[in-house]
Amino acid sequence: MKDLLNHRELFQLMQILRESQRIVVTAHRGPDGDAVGSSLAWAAYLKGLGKKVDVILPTPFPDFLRWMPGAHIIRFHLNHEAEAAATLKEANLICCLDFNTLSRLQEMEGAMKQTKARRIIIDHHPDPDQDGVEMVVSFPKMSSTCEIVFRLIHQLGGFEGMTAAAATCLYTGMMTDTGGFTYNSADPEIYEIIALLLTKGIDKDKIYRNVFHVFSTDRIRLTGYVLYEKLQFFAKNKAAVFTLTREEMKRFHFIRGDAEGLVNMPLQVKGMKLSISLREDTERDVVRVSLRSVDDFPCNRMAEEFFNGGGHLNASGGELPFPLEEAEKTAQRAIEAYQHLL
Ligand SMILES: [Mn+2]
Repeated sequence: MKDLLNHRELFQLMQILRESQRIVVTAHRGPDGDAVGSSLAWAAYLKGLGKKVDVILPTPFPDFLRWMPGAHIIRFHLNHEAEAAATLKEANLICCLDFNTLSRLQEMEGAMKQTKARRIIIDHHPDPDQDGVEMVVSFPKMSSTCEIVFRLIHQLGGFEGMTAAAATCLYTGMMTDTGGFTYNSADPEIYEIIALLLTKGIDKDKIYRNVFHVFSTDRIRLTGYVLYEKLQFFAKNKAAVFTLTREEMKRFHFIRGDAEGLVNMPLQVKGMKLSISLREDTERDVVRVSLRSVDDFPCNRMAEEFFNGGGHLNASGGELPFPLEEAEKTAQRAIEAYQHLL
């Protein structure tokens, strides 16, 4: 396996870790499998070095990640603001995983800015904001932050000490960020990493079921409802849009995480290149936008230009501060503007 860091970078990271005793590991708001998995595995590695480590995430993770080994150690800034702020203040080092700009912490951004701790970024989103950051470990071509964390631990000599629990977390993030290794996962070394993780005794089939086969009856009916009643096709069936209102979510007893993966389903239509989901937020008056694409269609450019967001080439998100009907029109305008790329 190729080395992730050059000698200078490796030395710099080792020095930062050596000089830090109290470390906070954090990831983006609305944490996904990659955010949770990379945070837990990196925290486990740091604990193995004898550090005092806290994992603090801005908001809770969806229920389908609750089984992840070690997830109980995670604390959330939401509802425990003072405690989280105090822990952040005491830290000498904050490791920011799976996000490229502090604004992705939203409510926690303020507390973060008040700390004097050194900060490093370990991430695979493009164009990290380097402002005030001591070291940036950024590899936008990599499948997941979990892949980067594995490579870091490996290069730092921590593979031998890696537990099955940490290996499970890393596999989970690599799997969820690549849709079960169906996209963004063509680098042969990914499978070398998986081979190494398997030697730790992880149960990859069970991990898959734990993540993907845990629908409630309401959730599978919601899928049917969206596909049958709500899905609209555009641009000669090369783009699809669906909306989800609070009312509809209530009808299907929507719980956090239930929208996960829905936006991928329209891409199963032959020739489909772009899928857009528009969903009313359950707490704030905004429409949450998710975009997925195949091949080289740039979701992230569309998300930046039309949806106040960004992300990866094939998977991006954003949000719109106006009603769903308006958001729908915005999506249609976006599709029209990008018709030449569909
Ligand atoms: Mn990620």
